[in-house]
Amino acid sequence: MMERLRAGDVRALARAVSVVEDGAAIGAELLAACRKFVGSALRIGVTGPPGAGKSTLVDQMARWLRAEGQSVGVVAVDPSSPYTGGALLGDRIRMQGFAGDDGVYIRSMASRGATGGVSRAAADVCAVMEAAGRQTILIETVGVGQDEVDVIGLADVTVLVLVPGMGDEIQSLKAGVMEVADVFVVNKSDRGGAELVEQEIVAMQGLATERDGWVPPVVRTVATTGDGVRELMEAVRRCAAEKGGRRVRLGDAARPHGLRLDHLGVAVKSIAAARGFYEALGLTVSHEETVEHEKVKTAMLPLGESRIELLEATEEDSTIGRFLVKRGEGLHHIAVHVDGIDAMFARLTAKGMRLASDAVRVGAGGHRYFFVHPASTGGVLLEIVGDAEPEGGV
Ligand SMILES: Nc1nc2c(ncn2[C@@H]2O[C@H](COP(=O)(O)OP(=O)(O)O)[C@@H](O)[C@H]2O)c(=O)[nH]1
Ligand SMILES: [Mg+2]
Repeated sequence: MMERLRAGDVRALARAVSVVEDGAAIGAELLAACRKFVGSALRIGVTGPPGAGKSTLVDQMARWLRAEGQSVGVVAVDPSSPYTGGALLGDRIRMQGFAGDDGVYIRSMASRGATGGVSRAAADVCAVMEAAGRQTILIETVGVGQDEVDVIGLADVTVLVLVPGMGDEIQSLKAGVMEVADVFVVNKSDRGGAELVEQEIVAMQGLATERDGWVPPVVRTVATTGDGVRELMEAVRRCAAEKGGRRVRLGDAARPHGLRLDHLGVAVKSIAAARGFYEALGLTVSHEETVEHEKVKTAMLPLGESRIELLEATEEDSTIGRFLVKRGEGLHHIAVHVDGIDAMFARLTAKGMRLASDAVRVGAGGHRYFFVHPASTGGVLLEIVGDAEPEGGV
């Protein structure tokens, strides 16, 4: 099924969504495979009060994306949503637009009663759609209950749809909905009063704190005709680009030189005895290896993006053997990954740090490493790990 899903087979997509929603073991397995593709699509959340024109707008956005040649997924978390699985909206002429077009796949779900919560169910459907290669996912949700507000969290960019004459209603929207809007839409702007809502939004923005430099723009639309949809899509993409760029910049700041925790090395008397706890915790040994020249047996337990490495001495006269005699079982070293390990070796040497290796060495799997002495790190042996040596040498 995964193969057919990846190939973009729309019947496999419909089947996969049903299997995942069923919640059986096979569904969980499929979902786990699908989750690897999360992040490949742009997810646009469309929220607002009932009757604001969200479904009509989503229909137009899907149409616009289709004209661009994109494949689209629609998740409608709204029981009153007029989507009916492939064809939508009352107007028969427009319905024909999607009927028979596999490029728009629509899934409606009730806004209550899903096991594990509505946002969880919506998240699962989004994951399957992404695995199926949908390039943009439109998520329609009513911004009223907490469940629905949670659904907004699934979107990369959130569009809040308001209409003229809302005045007091804007105030009564679920607290938090105004704050999550990345783009405001004043829909039904063919009616009078669009300026007034726009003024209210701008006034409210004046009170809100600016979020990371992005000031949510206000776009006027007439969803029934498609007026303003291009401006809306452009605003959404600007926001996505801005947010994406910010994520990268934040990532860079948090990870100079690609630094991340690679693993924690724990010295134990017996891996067989020690692994029980970690397995009870829910971790799994992914790899066991004996490194002859280090006289050590290792077991790796993946944990998030890093790992716990259990270390058992094969001989007492070894690094781990001596550590166990002197200190007993416990944390032996922290390993930090770095991009550009030679530059880091030179840098730490130049700064007068005490290194416990005289050069960058090549270890298991071709990975390059060196150790920093506890005297320089606050008492813990620190391993610096680089990437495997590129084939054919540096
Ligand atoms: N006049 C006008 N009516 C609209 C517009 N957008 C939607 N509608 C109508 O408003 C009603 C509710 O639309 P719908 O998309 O179902 O709203 P939702 O509940 O937010 O999904 C429908 O009768 C639409 O035809 C618009 O821009 N102008
Ligand atoms: Mg709707």
